[in-house]
Amino acid sequence: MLPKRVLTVAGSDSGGGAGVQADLKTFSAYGVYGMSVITAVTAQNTCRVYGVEGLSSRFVALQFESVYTDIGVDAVKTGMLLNAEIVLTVARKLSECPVPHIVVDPVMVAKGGDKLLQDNAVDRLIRELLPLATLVTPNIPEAEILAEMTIESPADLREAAIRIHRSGCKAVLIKGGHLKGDAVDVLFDGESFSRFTAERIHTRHTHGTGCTFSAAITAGLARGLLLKKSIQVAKRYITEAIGQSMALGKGHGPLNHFVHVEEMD
Ligand code: PXL
Repeated sequence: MLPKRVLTVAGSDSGGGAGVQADLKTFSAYGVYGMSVITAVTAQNTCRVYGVEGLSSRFVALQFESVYTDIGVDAVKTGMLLNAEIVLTVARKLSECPVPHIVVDPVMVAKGGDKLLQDNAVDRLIRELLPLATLVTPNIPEAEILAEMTIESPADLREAAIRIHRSGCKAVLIKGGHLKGDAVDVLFDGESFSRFTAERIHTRHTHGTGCTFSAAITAGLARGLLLKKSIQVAKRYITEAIGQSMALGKGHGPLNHFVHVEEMD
C-alpha cells in the first residue's frame, strides 16, 4: 500500500536538529512519506544561529505547486515562515489547494533568541493562516504574542487558548514546557479543554523539540488518528525522543528522532 504523503513548509536547520530536517526525520519514524517546501535556510549548529537567508515567495509557491500537483498531500505542517510575504503565499496556496489536515506551528524565535518570523508578519499569520488550521501549536511565548496577553497561570493559559481560537482555527494546543513543573499541554477545540501531561525530562539537549512535536502530530493525523489521539501518541514519542536526546555538538544537542512510535506499527 502507498504511504501517506506529508509535507513540511519550514526552514532548513543545517545542524539537522530542528526545522525541515527534524520534520523529515519525524515523518520517517512515523512511516509516512515526507516532502518539504523550504522557506529559508539557516546556518546554525547546536550553539547558535549564524545566519538566515529567505527564499523568494515565488520560489516557495513553486515548490508547493510542484509537489501538490504531482504527488499530493495528505497532511501539511508549517514551521518557520520568516516574513509576511511568505506567510501570505503559503496561506494563499493552502486555501486554493485543499489539504485535509493543516498544522500550524507558529515559530517565532530560535532558542538563542534569533528571530525566525519578522514582527510585521504576525498579523498576517493570525488573519490569513490561522483560519485555515486544523491545529495551531504555540509555546507559551508564542501564545502570549498571538493572544496579546501574559501567561502566568493555568487560567491565563486557558484564556489565551480561547483568544487564539477566535482567529478561526479548529483547535489550539498551547505547550506548557516553558512553565514550571510537569510538561502540561492544553488543547482547546472550541468546546472543551483537554490536558496532555508528561514528566519533565531534565536535559539541555532539547533542540528541535517544538518542530518535532508538531511534525509528529501531523504524521499521526495523516495516518488517520483523531486529533486527541494524535497528540497523545506524539506526546509519548517526543518524551521518549527527549529522553534519548544526544550530546552532539557543544550546545543544545538534538533529540533522537528514531525512537519507537507507539501504535504506528
Ligand atoms: O524550533 C524552531 C525552529 C524552527 N525552524 C528552524 C529552526 C528553529 C530553531 O532553531 O532553526 C529552521
